[in-house]
Amino acid sequence: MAWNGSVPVIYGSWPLDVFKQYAALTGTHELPQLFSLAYHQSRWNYNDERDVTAVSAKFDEFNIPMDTMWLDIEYTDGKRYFTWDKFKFPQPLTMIKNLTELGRHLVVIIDPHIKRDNGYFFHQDCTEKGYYVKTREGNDYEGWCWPGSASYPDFFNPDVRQYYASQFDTSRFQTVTTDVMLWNDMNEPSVFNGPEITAPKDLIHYGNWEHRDVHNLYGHMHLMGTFAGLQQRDPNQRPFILTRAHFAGSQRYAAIWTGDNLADWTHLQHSIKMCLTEAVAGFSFCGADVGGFFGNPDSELLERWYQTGAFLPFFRAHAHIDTKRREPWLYPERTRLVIQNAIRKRYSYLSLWYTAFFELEQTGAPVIRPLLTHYPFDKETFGIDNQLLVQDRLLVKPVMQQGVSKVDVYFPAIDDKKNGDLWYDVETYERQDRVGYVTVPVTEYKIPVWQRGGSILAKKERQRRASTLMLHDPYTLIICLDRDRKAVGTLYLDDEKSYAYREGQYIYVSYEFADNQLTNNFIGKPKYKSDAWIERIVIAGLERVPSGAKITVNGVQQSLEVTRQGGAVVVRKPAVKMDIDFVLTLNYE
Ligand code: MIG
Repeated sequence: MAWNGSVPVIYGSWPLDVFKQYAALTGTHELPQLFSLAYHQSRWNYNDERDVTAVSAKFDEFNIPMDTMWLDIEYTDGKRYFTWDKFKFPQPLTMIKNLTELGRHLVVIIDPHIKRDNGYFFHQDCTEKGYYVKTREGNDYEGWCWPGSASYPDFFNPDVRQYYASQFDTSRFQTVTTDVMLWNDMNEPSVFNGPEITAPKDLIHYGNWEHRDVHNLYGHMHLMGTFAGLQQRDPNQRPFILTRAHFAGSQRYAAIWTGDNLADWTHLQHSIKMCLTEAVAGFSFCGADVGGFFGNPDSELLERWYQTGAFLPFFRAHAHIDTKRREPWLYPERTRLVIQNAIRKRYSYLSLWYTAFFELEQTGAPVIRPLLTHYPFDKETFGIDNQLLVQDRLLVKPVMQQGVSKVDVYFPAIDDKKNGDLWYDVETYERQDRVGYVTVPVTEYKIPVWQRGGSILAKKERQRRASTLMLHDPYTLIICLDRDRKAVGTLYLDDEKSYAYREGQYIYVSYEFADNQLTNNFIGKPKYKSDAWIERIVIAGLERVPSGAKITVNGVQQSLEVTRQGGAVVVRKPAVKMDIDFVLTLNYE
């Protein structure tokens, strides 16, 4: 069937409607495990078990949160996937168990190029069963890639996908646990000696399709196999997969990164542009190699890259095998502290990212958004690709230029009369009420981020080594008021790992502040049992500082202390559990 030249157009009265309709067509991410939204530490390669354990320990020594260590292709026995190099990794299960005990995860790479080695089970099986992509003459196609001579499983064949998926079962892949997650690279597919470094167009796939017709779907079919494999391996754990190749709809299976970037300032700037483009095209779970893949970032570039990565959905440092080691403690102390600060900020906002991903799965609304999403009456926003919104709650303008002590930030208009929202600096709560470009000073620690007046979000402010240890930690609600001194916002929480949320095991709550009163409304019955509670409520934008507050829970009233913090007030220790109805009122006496 040939394309008749028509182009489908999606209508909607508002940009968000269009994005949601596109998501309705192509699907959304599943809610990811929370740890996958935290910080990932990767490089090509962590050399051996000792290296992995030592890097993990250094993060603890320097009090830098880190959730996931990554292993690139060198962990394998000669690039034979589903095997380990027995010299460098003699006891992978012990190494993995040690990470798990620290609350950390491991991700390993599995690529689709299969080593043509008669002693390799995967190659034997694919050869015997006829599972490889064929040449037009009907032979198994042989290309050249990391393992040397390689062939490529035909993932378009459901039997091939099922064969591949079954390899992830820990009864077969015995050297990993069900907590080890996956990275799929080179799945364009990448063929070193192929035309345009990929597969020849005349190869034949399952169903007699020529490669030229299905090339862009090869990575997608690979992901379907990996996803099925992880779900079959542990049906009650949400898979995490990172992929390089993707197609419309691949967001149902994986996160993506922007591929091999360079350690230079223009590539840092590209990370936001590329991820915003992906986000409006259905792919919110996107990030770029922090630090740049090729080359060696200097201190300042690395610092600014961490600060930018901390406000993109997928947050992973990664580096080419020929680059200098660049773990944060290998840089001067100041750099290490700036990086620590950026990662800690990320961790403090994990509940917002998690809520945003839940809402993405529910509604299709992208997690990060270009300004035009919510400010379509302001034409200036159409060209802005160096700022982003996290949902409609945060406005982020990371410093992405060398040697600057100030940045110009655009505060958009909500209508064609140059009215704007109020914005609050998330560190000082200083209020910004202008529309247009505003020059703001920055220090080396500063990540310019504002919370929108009219929004409420939840943070977790206790520092831990990994996000998995924060599950029961208390929340801080941050309420930023609009000009009518009102605000609303949601919070979603669950076990952060399993599919129990599909059976309603979650707490989803909407907070509303109006007339000096905060109330909560549960969306659905709160079924998940959480030990977490609200430890603090920060309110920015009040006209006067209240003398105190009272909270009413189950008809019982209690007085609370109110203090000042920068431009905001803090209600201390409401101490109410997450699944309990309450009313909190500010007093002015
Ligand atoms: O030819 O696995 O984009 O992240 O470190 C390079 C080695 C193959 C490309 C990926 C990169 C990864 C590297 N891979």
